[in-house]
Amino acid sequence: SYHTLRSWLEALETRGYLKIVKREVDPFFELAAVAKKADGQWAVKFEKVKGYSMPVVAGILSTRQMIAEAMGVSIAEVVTKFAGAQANPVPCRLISREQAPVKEVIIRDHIDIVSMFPVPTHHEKDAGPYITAALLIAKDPSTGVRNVSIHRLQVLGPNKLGILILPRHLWHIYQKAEENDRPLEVALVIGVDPLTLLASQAITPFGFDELEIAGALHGEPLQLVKCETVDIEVPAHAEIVLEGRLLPGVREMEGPFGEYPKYYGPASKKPVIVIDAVTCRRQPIYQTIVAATKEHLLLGAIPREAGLFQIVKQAVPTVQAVHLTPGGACRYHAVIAIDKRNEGEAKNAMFAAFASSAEIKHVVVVDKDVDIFNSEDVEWAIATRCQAGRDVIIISGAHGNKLDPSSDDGISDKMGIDATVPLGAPAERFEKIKIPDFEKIRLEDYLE
Ligand code: FMN
Repeated sequence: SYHTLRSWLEALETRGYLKIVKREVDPFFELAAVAKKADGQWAVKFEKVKGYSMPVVAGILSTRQMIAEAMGVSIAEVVTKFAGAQANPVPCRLISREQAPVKEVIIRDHIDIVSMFPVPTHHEKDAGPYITAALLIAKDPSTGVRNVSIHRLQVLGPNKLGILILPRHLWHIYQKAEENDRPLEVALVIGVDPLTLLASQAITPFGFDELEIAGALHGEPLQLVKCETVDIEVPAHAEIVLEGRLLPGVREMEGPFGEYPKYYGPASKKPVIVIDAVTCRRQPIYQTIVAATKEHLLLGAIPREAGLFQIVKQAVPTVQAVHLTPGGACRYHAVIAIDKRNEGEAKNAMFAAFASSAEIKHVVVVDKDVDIFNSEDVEWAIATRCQAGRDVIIISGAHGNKLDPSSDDGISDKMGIDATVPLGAPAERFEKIKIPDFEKIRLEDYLE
């Protein structure tokens, strides 16, 4: 597997998945625009960012194919491979500072984030430059267990960042520190290998170290090294580490910021991180993830699909596959294919999906002859196998996602659509038409 961002970029280039931009780009909007145009097709390395000598990469995991290659499996195996890694974590290994490339340069004084790093501004109404691809590593003050997550980070001052922390694990850990009026030590890690990046998005029970999932995906322990100014270990082969403290009792204005559902998350007072030290490789590569791109959505989708699949499987053992669709921001819309054996199982699959994550808002359940990765096929099933009065269930006033602007500050309705064929229906009524040997025909052999 690929143990560094660098070796992954080489692999992407060899496969034709990486484009190099030699022309100078402006970190204000132009870089994000080019990355967004390439999104879903190519990763991009910007060699010349206006005002900086450091290169910037974007889109390094922007297709299911790239994710499958990073994992060394086929696209169809990605979700089960991730679920397997999550079920069998591999503890990390500590290496010495001398062995760690991320310690080649250590800076403790005069830290000025935007003059040191080409932090881009992505969308029109973003409040300014944002760090978007940093793994935030922190430890639960009462157990010492590590937590890893990615957060949008607005550069508020030379060594000051504003952070959005949704009410998940990091928030819980930060609350524990804040209750005791103590800062929470953090490390922000930029430019890790693709599997560690993906593992950071795992949906785990509280008290689970995501870096151990990275180890499981690699099939060997992830190598970590101790930080300089905080009691935290970070991936030793990363490009850049910012060490700092999440301050207790401090809130400053952060936002707006263009978010994954393709809306702006509003400005409000948020917690603040102060950076005390920077360590990096000698000529580091800066990484950015442009919000609402395929890369952003897929990073969240794969671990969520893995969790969703496991939970639906408990309710309906014949589940074939699950898909969090890009049109649903890879969070709100789930499509589930089952091999229905008992009437009513489609509804049980829906209940399991709703229970698996508050973010899931609309669930469509289809039979196994529907390609759930093809939205036209899914729509066909809804169009021809569903009667709304019989097959649609609506639950009002459940907990949803605050970033869904149609929700009432996160309170949201849920809808399930059963687009499976009733078991007792005559088989020929719902038989999909087909031409014998259609799959074998190659159009090139017939057209001149
Ligand atoms: N989660 C947040 O709470 N705030 C953010 O600003 C945020 N930004 C993200 C940006 C990117 C590019 C990605 C891929 C994810 C982002 N997330 C954000 C999602 C969290 O990183 C993710 O849900 C993580 O699993 C949460 O971990 P935790 O439950 O251990 O805290």
